[in-house]
Amino acid sequence: MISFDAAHKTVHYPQDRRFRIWVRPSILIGIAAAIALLLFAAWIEFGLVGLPYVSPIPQVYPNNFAGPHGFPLWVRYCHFFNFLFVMMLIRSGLSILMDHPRLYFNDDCTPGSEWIRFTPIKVPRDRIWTAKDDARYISPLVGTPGYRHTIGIARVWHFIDVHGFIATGILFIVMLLTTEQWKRIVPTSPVVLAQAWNTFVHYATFHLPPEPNGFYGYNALQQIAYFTVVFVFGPLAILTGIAMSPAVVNHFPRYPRIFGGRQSARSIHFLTMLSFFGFLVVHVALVVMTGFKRNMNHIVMGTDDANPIGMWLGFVGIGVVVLSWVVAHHLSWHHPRGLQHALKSVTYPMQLLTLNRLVPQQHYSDQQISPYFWPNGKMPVREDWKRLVESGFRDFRLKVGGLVENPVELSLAEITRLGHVEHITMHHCIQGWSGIAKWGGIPIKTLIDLVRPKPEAKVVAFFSFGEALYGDAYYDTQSIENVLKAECLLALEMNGRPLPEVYGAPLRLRVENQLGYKMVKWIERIEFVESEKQLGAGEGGKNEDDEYFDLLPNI
Ligand SMILES: Nc1nc2c(c(=O)[nH]1)N[C@H]1C(S)=C(S)[C@@H](COP(=O)(O)O)O[C@H]1N2
Ligand SMILES: [Mo]
Repeated sequence: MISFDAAHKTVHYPQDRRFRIWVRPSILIGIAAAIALLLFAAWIEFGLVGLPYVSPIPQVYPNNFAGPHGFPLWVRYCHFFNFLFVMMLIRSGLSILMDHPRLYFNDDCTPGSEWIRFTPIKVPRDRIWTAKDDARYISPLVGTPGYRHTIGIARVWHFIDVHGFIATGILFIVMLLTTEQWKRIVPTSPVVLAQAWNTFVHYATFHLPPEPNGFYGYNALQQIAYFTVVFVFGPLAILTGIAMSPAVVNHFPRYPRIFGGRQSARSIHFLTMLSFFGFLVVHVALVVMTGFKRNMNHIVMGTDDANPIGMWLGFVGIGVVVLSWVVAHHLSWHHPRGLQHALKSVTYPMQLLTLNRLVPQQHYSDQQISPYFWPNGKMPVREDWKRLVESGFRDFRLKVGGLVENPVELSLAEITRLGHVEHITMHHCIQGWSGIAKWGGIPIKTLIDLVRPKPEAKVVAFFSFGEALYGDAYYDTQSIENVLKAECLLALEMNGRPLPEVYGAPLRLRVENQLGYKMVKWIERIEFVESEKQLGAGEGGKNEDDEYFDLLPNI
């Protein structure tokens, strides 16, 4: 059970729960103008020449009722499961979105450069305002699990469901293409576009076009809509999702550029969700308006009659989907650890085999360094750290020990003498923001060569002077194997200067194939151990222990 002590209450139930949506005016005007233009054109055509002709029978194969008709069992199953998974993806996605309630088309995420935000707050510039401060509240009726900063569990639902969504999608497309059913939704002639426009003119001028019996075929607009949902929205959601993975983006920096960049991919991911939702609303409205009982029999029973049974079973199906939200909510609050482990049992082995093998190789230029870099985490409040700050860390000694042949205590000057490398990299926070910065320091490999871990040491733990969100010291762990990968640094510098206090002075970790929370700031000591299970609650880090984040966040 996630406890509701004072610390959790202030995070999950903040005093300020206002919800506001702000959209950049130029974007609003652009969208409104595009819609107005389409409607205007439809009305002009209607005014000048009247309603265009729309065939009362399926238009694509007007003379061929022998073609694909009816809805085989696999269509009906995929239809239901897709609904189940998409709704859960939307609900958990909204919880994830609210953890950084701003969307951008640039990778710097400078406050004010967003095109849409779901918060009334403008980022204050006169004090530190962290990404965690910026997270917003979302009602648990809307988001899974909802409230504020529940991104760990929201990701569990998102990533469990995405497996179901992809499996359903693959089954559907394979079956579609190996049966006649593809002819229903794949336009085969450009004439369909003209026919779709004619149908649109009907709707836009408040006329219902003649309704083909969907059992035998669709009208052209329907066909294009279904085609787009299956062959555009689905793949786009998956591809833009992958374009947010630090392991992928930092190994193939060109991949997210297909979508206009990493943040643009995140924006498109959101827009795809809106498109799915918009489609759902129109789809359901038309199913209800054009012969509800018969339509429900088509997709639930696979029969073409007006028996009410399909409708009632359909309601049961919708009930099951709603029930899945209630169950998900219950599990989220009462069995969060079980959920975290359930996801881990699937993704951990899979990531070891796939994403975790991608080694960071980014080459950003100085010009690409972000002018603003969101800070995150709680500044240390410990007196010894404050004294170190005052003395410019002159007396700081980094203790490196545990299962090593040669434990050491190093001053900053000694660390500097071990070597110096610089990388300009893109940082990905789990909450959604990114930023490019130049980090200077020593490769962790240099440190490992110095201390010589014993053979039984498999994991290296980084302990911070700073506190975690719900109290106690912040720490995180890495497999030794991972910190030997390229671009993994113990950083002393950011953008050519000693690490500023808020960015982790005197030392922080950089691991570019993972999410930001693995990169401990304000490092006090480093310890080599056999397993992360020996530390804290045993999940591999403070966020993993307290907030149910993943041990291996390559995505
Ligand atoms: N000690 C400590 N380190 C931390 C955190 C923290 O809360 N405490 N937050 C992490 C998270 S969630 C992120 S995204 C990065 C943020 O680094 P930045 O402040 O340089 O942007 O630091 C990570 N390191
Ligand atoms: Mo983060």
